[in-house]
Amino acid sequence: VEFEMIQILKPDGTVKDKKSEPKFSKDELLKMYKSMLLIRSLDERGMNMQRSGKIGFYVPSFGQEACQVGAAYNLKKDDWLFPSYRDVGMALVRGASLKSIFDQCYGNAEDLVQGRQMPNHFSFHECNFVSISSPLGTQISQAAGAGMAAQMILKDKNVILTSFGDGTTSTNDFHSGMTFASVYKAPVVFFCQNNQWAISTKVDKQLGSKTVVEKSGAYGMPGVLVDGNDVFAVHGSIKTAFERARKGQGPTLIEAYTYRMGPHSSSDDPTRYRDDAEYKRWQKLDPIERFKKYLVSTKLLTEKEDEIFWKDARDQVFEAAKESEKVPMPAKETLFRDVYSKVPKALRAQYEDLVAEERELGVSVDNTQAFPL
Ligand SMILES: Cc1ncc(C[n+]2csc(CCOP(=O)(O)OP(=O)(O)O)c2C)c(N)n1
Ligand SMILES: [Mg+2]
Repeated sequence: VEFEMIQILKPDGTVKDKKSEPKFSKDELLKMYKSMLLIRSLDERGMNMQRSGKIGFYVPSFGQEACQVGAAYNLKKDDWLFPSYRDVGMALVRGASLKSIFDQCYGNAEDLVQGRQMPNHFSFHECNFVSISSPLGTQISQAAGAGMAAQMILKDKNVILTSFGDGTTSTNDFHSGMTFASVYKAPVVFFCQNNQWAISTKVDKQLGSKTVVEKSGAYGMPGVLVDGNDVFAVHGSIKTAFERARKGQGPTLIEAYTYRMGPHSSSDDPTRYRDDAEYKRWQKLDPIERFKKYLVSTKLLTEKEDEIFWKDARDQVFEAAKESEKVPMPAKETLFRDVYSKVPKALRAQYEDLVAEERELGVSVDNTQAFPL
């Protein structure tokens, strides 16, 4: 089967076919647009903070903001998200605070995971945003399992969204997750952000097939190919897949065709392996620019307002980063917390050694930070 790519907004910001134009209110549209600006601003600052040595590591999603916003706007409060490391934008859309994002990057005392995870490996309990893990694809089989639980045991009508890259479709977890979700008609939406690269491996070295989406048929589920730089197309395709899932009709595979405009992470230099001309071609397809052109041409946004929105996004990010920087590192005692409900003797002895040592060094020990004594 040949898949036609769904596009609603053309690169010049005009609507391809009036009939497919979504019916959002002005408020909703501007909220979506501002979310995209916030994600871009967060990434700019995150990268700068890494470059200036404030934080150790950062993963930006430059160019993939339409995927982040279009997808996450469909999630209801109790739906679940099993993300990849490039999806913190979806957490922002779901209400995670900028400060909690920076706290995690610093691994400071207010970090929700207490500095025990790699930087950029966020989890937000309040947003049903399941912990990011580095081994590629683990989120896919976890999502299938959560979907099976929702379908077979909980019967709660919640949908599970899992997001991953083109390279991740080469993992065993992609195969097992797709298989189990399909066989059990689990309410899972598999969202592949095909950004053309897996670090320095181009997508044509990743797939034997022409597209990712054509694999859907072999697993017995519908597949949708969508322009990933078009926030309307991403939103609409995920909306339809969610409706199917909620009705008990099972999973869908969505391939969003997009581009990683930035480096893989702050540890990567893409100029070593990719063509500047390719980047320049995609720069013209920037999802934020496209959405802006739409909003300006439909008179929902002026250049002046746009400037204000950018400044506001950058200010919010700056303020949150500044607040986070002030927070001290977690006390060493916290190492012992949240591990055992009944603390084993050997661990208690280690804790007491640490406390004795800290006291000798004149460090004040906060027992409330440790397990109950
Ligand atoms: C199982 C596994 N294999 C290899 C890696 C190393 N690795 C980290 S990110 C990455 C590229 C993944 O590319 P893709 O799935 O396209 O996602 P993107 O980074 O483009 O968003 C690789 C190979 C890993 N983390 N886990
Ligand atoms: Mg990729």
